[in-house]
Amino acid sequence: MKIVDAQVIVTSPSRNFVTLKVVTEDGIYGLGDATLNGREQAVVAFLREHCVPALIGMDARNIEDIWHYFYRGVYWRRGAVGMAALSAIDVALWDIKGKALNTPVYNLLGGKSRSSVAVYGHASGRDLPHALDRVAEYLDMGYRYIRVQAAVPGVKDSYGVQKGSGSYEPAKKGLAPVETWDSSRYLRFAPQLFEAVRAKFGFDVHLLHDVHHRCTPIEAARLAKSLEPYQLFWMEDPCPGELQEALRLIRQHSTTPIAIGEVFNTVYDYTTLITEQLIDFVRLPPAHGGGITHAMKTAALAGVYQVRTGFHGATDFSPVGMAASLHVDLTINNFGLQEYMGHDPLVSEVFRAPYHYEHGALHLSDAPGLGVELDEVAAAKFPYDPACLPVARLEDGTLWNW
Ligand code: KDG
Ligand code: MG
Repeated sequence: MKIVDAQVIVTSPSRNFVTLKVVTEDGIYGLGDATLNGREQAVVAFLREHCVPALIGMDARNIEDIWHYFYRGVYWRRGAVGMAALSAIDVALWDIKGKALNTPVYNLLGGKSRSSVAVYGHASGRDLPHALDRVAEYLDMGYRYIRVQAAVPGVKDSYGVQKGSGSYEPAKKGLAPVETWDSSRYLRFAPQLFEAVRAKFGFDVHLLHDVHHRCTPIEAARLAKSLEPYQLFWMEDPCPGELQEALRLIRQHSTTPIAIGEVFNTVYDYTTLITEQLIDFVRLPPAHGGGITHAMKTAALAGVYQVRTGFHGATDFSPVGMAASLHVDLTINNFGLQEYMGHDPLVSEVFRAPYHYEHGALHLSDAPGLGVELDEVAAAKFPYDPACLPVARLEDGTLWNW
């Protein structure tokens, strides 16, 4: 089953998406999501210049070997750009295999372990009372897992809080906007926020919170300890994760469960974290973590150490990337939870997603392959629209983690 063509399609129905379409000699094609928020064109160039020429002529059936060709065979391995490209290649090949065998990808990964995929939504408030209103809205929509964020009093730009109307998208047009941050105000406010949420809604709903890499390890340990009474389902990205040993400090001080790794690239970013059981959930999804092939391996290592998955599912991922996550989520035993933000309605003019939300879960169709369809004519109506993620500075100007 020779690969005869591969195209990189960039479209921006409300935000940018990069899709790889791989075509085989018998006319079967597969889709992979290569979107890397704010760095889209780097992945496009890497795919077009370096991957597509090598891909043409390969046998699409040999997913494992092709994966290693583009990982082990590449001297400059790993990194966000390279792994987003490899992820797209891998997911497109799984899509092809499923279509060729006329079965959904989850059947090829071991079959269903559950009938639907539990998801969490984002309740983000302009202030604390607004956050409480947002939690009530999510409960009304049937969500049983809710991420809660709110603007921190006295901090100009808190993470995850929508400015103005419309859906939350952190990337902005032009060069990176500069946001201002203050960890000490945040550390005082976060327990007050969760105290208020538990006082109003009780303990039946699962609550999550994203620290978004803002704390130092000892600050994160303090925060995890101060949030313990509110029994979070997880506290996410408490501090930057590149120093895996830093997570030991948090564990020494608190039993608040930790989720980490939406900015990781491979299982190697997780080895200390998983084998020392310093975390509870891996966030790296197939679309950024080497595709379905590598996500299954990361999940397998995590499973051995009783760590579960909680894949990143921001709007950064197209329905192709989301579908790849859902096929894995449905299959693996150590699934934990899936993030789901939902796309702007314009996105459905370009991508037909194979999943729908109902009763706190995403339900995936049994269409062959991934099940996603891409309307290339519609995609061409939404040209690339450059946008960049912000950078964060402290009040004195010191550059901080965004
Ligand atoms: O592109 C950046 C977003 O993916 C990120 O800010 C979202 O942290 C995020 C999350 O948990 O969804
Ligand atoms: Mg996050």
